[in-house]
Amino acid sequence: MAGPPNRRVKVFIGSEAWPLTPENRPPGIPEDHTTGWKVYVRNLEGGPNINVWLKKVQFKLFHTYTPALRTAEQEPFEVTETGWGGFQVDIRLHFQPVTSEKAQWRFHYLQLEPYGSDADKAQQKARGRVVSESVEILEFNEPSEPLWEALTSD
Ligand code: SLL
Repeated sequence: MAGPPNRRVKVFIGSEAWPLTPENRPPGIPEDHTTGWKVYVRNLEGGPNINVWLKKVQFKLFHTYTPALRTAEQEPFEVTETGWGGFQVDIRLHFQPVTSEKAQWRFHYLQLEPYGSDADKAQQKARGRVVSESVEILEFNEPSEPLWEALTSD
């Protein structure tokens, strides 16, 4: 007999960037860093609780960052840093044992500069925030009954 169907969960993978000013500049960072940023994996509103299925996220940054590999083992699954330029962040999602799923890779381009139409750019500048997000769909194959329950409970 067929088990439960595959179950998909959705997350936001994204980044936020803001200009560094004398007021918000963290002490001790390199002089050429112009921008603060954050890269994250977040639950979509209304989805199952992310902690049910996500165990750990590893973010691989540009190789000049020390260390270049950052790990978040609980919410918020994110890294906050400073820099001067965008680059591709490799993101490895490690799932809870209940999922029996192997880790999966995603990537996110760290967008530091305002982008889009002139109106979009003006709005991002006015807000002092550049946000770039995508919705990623993760599929769990043949979920066990306990996982199925956990993923569909809310
Ligand atoms: C590229 N886009 O792909 C460029 C790389 C790297 C940005 C940009 C500072 C790093 C640090 C920083 O912002 N690097 O201070 O370690 O070649």
